[in-house]
Amino acid sequence: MFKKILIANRGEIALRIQRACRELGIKAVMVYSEADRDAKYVKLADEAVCIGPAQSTLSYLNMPAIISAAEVTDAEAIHPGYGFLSENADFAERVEKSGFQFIGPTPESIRIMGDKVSAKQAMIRAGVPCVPGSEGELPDDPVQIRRMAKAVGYPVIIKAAGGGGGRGMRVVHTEAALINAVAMTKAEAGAAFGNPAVYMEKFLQNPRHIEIQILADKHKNAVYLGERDCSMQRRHQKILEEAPAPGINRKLIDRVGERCVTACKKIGYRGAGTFEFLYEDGEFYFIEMNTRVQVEHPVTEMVTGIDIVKTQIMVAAGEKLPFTQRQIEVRGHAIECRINAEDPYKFIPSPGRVTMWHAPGGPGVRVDSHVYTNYFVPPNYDSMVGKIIVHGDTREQAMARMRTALAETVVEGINTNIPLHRELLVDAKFMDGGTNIHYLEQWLEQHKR
Ligand code: MV4
Repeated sequence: MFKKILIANRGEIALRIQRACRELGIKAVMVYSEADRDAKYVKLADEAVCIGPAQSTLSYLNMPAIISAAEVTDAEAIHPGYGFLSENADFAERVEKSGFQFIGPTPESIRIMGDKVSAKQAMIRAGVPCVPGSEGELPDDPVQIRRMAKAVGYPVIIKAAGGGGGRGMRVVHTEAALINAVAMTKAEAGAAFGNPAVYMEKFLQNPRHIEIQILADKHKNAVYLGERDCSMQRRHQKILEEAPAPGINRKLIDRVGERCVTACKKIGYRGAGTFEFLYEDGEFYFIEMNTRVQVEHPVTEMVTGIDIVKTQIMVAAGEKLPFTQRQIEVRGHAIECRINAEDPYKFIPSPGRVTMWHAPGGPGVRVDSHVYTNYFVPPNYDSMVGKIIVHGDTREQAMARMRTALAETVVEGINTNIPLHRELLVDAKFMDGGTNIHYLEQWLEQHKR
């Protein structure tokens, strides 16, 4: 096992990774920007290295600074967390070329999944169900493009191979709009991602966003840890996630999960990963794979009892997965509310001094946050300041526990989205379960103030 790991991230996930290191008896090196200098999780680390000014391009995205920090502290491995450099194949490659273990998949795996066309082709080959569409990059010939769209059926969606997470896509409803939409998406993709390649899919009108968590080691073992329902989102920002997904047939999920595991083995995937699906009319359709630990990983940890971050570290060190698929059970129900420093209805960021922070507690309640009374939320990064996660025997008990947890939580000095979460937890449609990806935006439209 490693003796020392460098954590190349900030905020709640930096603290989460540090906690996993402690449990494994590994020393934790934190890198930090000038804006994060005084944070408690930085002081809590065994060692800390300043890697640059507040601006993330000069600090948390600064590859040479991070690799130098690993060199001067004699760290053996680098955990990238989520966001920042976590899905940058060039970073993973430079980390490994410098003699460190990247805690994540191989640069090659990251590259395949980063290109959504090659990701989809890999999944089709592995038998993972995908959205019907072009099965590859769109050709230049407008006649062929029109023929494809007609076969798929309108509406279609044109997506950039270099996009993902909602960037670089365009819905097309009629043949008249098709060729221009393809040209526009290609031009934008070329400028934004340096890759003008686009592909076509059938546009699903009212899907849910369901994702499957997997873990794989370097010895061709892979397992799936069930699914998460991440449909509650606004502008591609998830705000509440839960596991299991309400009302979806367990046997169907098991079949899809097994396909994901097969795909992992086929491509030599290692580490933690998430297969993102759209779910509509009882069918799963793969859209993208994330090659990192995700914000919402705790809901899976709560229902399976498996520590995903610890396992990431263990498999990066070459250990075998310490469990088999048969030993993995989904027990009860978990919900996560992301706490953002923002106006709850206008979504304007609200950085600044937290004059009072009181976290909830009690049975089945977990809080992942680096915030404390008097912490200053810097204006330079994502507005998420923490997560409240609850577990219960049933979805009803989990919701009741979340209502209590949200009622106990006190955050003063900044605005947060806690009032929005409190309303959602008593919303009849949310309580029924199974709302789709458009629900929150429609709800906000109807509850305008
Ligand atoms: C889609 C889709 C409908 N049909 N693909 C948005 C983010 C990116 N991961 C893929 N996205 C979508 N792809 C087809 N063929 C609808 C979306 C989508 C969406 C997906 C997941 C979660 C929230 C979303 C919000 C708007 C659109």
